[in-house]
Amino acid sequence: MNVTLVQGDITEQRTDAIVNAANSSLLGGGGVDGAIHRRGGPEILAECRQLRAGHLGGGLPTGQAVATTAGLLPAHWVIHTVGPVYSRSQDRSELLAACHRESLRVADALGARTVAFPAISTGIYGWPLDDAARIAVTAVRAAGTSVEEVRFVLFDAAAYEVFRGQLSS
Ligand code: AR6
Repeated sequence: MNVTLVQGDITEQRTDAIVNAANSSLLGGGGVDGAIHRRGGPEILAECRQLRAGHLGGGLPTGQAVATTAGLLPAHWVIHTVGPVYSRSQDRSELLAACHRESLRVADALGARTVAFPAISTGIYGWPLDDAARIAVTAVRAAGTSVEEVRFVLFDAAAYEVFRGQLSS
């Protein structure tokens, strides 16, 4: 598997799937989640509501992943995952790694070959970028997956540099 990096907006990626840094409600929010629903249109939220009305009645647990249409976005699917909120007193790294692993498992089930990830948990959820980059890169490298390209899409130059440092280590 190739791990690649771009600086940019995840909603513009022409990958088979893009990953959403969602919350358990699956009903939208700010950051990446807000951008995906805004640009992808109401079809995504409609599928999320169906999931909540069905087997995800209690919401999507942290560390798990589920797919919907990508609506009007160039990707075919959005894989929604819920990152952990950063905690100084508790090590939640395994949950952040699980987001990456589970998203790739869902991608495999869909037959997706290219998947774009944002820097999950590093915005509203407060995870320090360098630590999140280390966990994310380690988790995707260790995943047994048929996905051929994992592309990390970093919003700004600083985040891009941090991920670049991790990839070359
Ligand atoms: N494309 C790529 N990266 C982006 C984009 C974009 N369009 N927009 C922001 N980022 P966040 P979290 C970067 O807050 O920390 C939502 O309300 C951003 O700079 O989107 O996992 C959800 O509903 C940061 O580095 O996700 C949840 O409640 C990274 O993406 C909560 O936020 C992740 O920031 C999830 O928080």
